[in-house]
Amino acid sequence: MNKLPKVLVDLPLPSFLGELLTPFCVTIPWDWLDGRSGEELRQVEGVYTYAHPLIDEAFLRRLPALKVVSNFGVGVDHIDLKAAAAQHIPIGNTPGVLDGATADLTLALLLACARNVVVGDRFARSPEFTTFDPGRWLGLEVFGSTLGIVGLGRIGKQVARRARAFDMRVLYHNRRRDTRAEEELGVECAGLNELLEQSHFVSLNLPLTAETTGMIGEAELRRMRPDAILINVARGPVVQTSALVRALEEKWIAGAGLDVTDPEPLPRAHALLRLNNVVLTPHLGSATVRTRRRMGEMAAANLQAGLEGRPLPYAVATE
Ligand code: 8YV
Repeated sequence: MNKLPKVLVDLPLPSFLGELLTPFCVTIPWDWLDGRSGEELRQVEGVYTYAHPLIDEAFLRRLPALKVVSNFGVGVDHIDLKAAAAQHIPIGNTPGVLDGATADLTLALLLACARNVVVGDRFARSPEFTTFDPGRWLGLEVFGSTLGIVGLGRIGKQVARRARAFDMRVLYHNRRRDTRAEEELGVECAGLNELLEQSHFVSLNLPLTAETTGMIGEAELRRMRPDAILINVARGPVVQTSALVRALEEKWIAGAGLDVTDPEPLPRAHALLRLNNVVLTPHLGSATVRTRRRMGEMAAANLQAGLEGRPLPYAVATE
């Protein structure tokens, strides 16, 4: 009887993901690695991740029989792609399938911040709500306002589509100008400073790279309008957290909607958790039943292909 290959997995692995793996591999928990060395480590042929554990050169070197790293998710900022390429280990991810869901959540946060959905909900449940006051909880108008999208990739374009349906003017800042998107989506190319200065809403929809780490700091936040809202559904470290806290406390900007933070999760006593002008969600960008299911299928297909020595159907370019 053929022995199934062993795959290291993040824990707790939700059952809907685990079920997709059991036909072709045996999963072992991450802490199985603790204290192991030498030949024992040869047992690990695959790695499956969803919670962004660091996969660096040293980690990859510890596993001499490793054939594949399959990431449940599109962002691979936690994986050293150069080191993987040097060791000929293919990396798989789940691109495309989560663009719509992530763009939906971007708009959900934008609307929630603009229209006081979360603070309004708290108030509506509280004993204070005894009479309607037409001067209370007045928000920002979304339609007709300007949205600045930083990163007009697949997710950014889906955000632009939705924003245009809300009659928003859409500026974008990207490494490369995208004239096709300008024609198709009616978006306008802008320098980062111009976008920050003009936008009522700034949405970060870009990957975390060396270039984008800390991209939004004090100087950028001070450039934003005092009535502006920052939305981050990308990665926490794109924004310098201490600068963001000051910007929100000292009202350089009006508010923020954050699906991701740095650190993530935030320590329970963190300043961001005390602020009323912040709406937080716990990394829900792709969190719909259908999208997460499809991501699971793609990640399982990548894992199986790698274990069997076939090209990954959804491989990250590592060279
Ligand atoms: C995932 C994400 O839910 O795809 C990504 O990069 O951030 C999310 O959609 C996450 O990676 C799963 O851990």
